[in-house]
Amino acid sequence: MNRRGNREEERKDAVKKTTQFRQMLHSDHLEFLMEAHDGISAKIVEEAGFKGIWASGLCISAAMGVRDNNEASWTQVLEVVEFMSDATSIPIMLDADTGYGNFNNVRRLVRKLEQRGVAAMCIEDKLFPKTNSFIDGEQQPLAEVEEFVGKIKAAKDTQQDPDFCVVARVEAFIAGWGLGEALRRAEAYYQAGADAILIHSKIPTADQVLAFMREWGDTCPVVIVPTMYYQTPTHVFEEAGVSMVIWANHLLRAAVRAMQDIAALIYEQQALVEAERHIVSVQEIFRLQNVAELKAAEKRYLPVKAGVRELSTTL
Ligand code: SPV
Ligand code: MG
Repeated sequence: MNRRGNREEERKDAVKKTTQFRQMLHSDHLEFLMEAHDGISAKIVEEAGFKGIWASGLCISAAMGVRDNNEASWTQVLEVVEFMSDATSIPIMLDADTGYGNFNNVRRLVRKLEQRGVAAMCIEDKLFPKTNSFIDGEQQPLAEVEEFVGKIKAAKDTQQDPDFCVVARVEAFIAGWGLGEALRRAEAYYQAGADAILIHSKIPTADQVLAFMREWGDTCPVVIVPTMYYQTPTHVFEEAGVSMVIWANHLLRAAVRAMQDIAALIYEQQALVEAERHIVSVQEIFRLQNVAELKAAEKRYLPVKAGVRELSTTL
């Protein structure tokens, strides 16, 4: 690693992940979270230069081969996010769906996330079990405002680290409501202690989100997910005063395309020669796993056994 890289590492080590995330929310320019769904994708996000990670419910469940309907239990999700946290030094915001139950489940979740070094969670005002926002959104009932406010308060009262962030996700537009309902909910969630509002939209333009921003101003930081309005230039979000953009599912979608292509190629050719040109080397996997660290540790901690050749990887 070069000297600049070393300084970056030291800075990240010095500042808690929760504080890094809070600083991103309040920075004077647009910040970005990139989706990851397991340890290796989280590491790839960090190496690409991103300052934070979105632990996507859609992508974590898809990677498990199940639907985004709370089919994976909350402890299974927790286990994945723990691997992601261990593999990285940048903050993670967990997409915690509806909080996996009522206020009491949210309290327990916050305790477990803090223990695992997760910097923030986002909870959405729908009902358990949730359905992905892009599937029949208008059929999806929203939570009662008072009930969701209780969850936010419970989360804020539970957190031990003052920099742990709770982002409240407003699904009013998704469920077919208008700007008035979106603002009413956002205001109630902000008053309850939410550190930021995620305003979600599924239309192919940024119109709903921009209308929200015009009314909301700088009341508190706003997070958006432009999956469906991806054609909007990013500077439009910055000019509207958005704090954070989530690129919500693009590593999983890229991985699925790559896996489909390579599986088909190898199936067809019954040989590896052509496929090898399109995939990373086994050495690259070893590097991402940090095999070098284990080899160094073995030298330090394992007794030298006479007659045993050292296991060799060319790293
Ligand atoms: C996710 O990534 O799981 C999200 C974002 O919640 S969305 O799929 O747009 O609902
Ligand atoms: Mg989700």
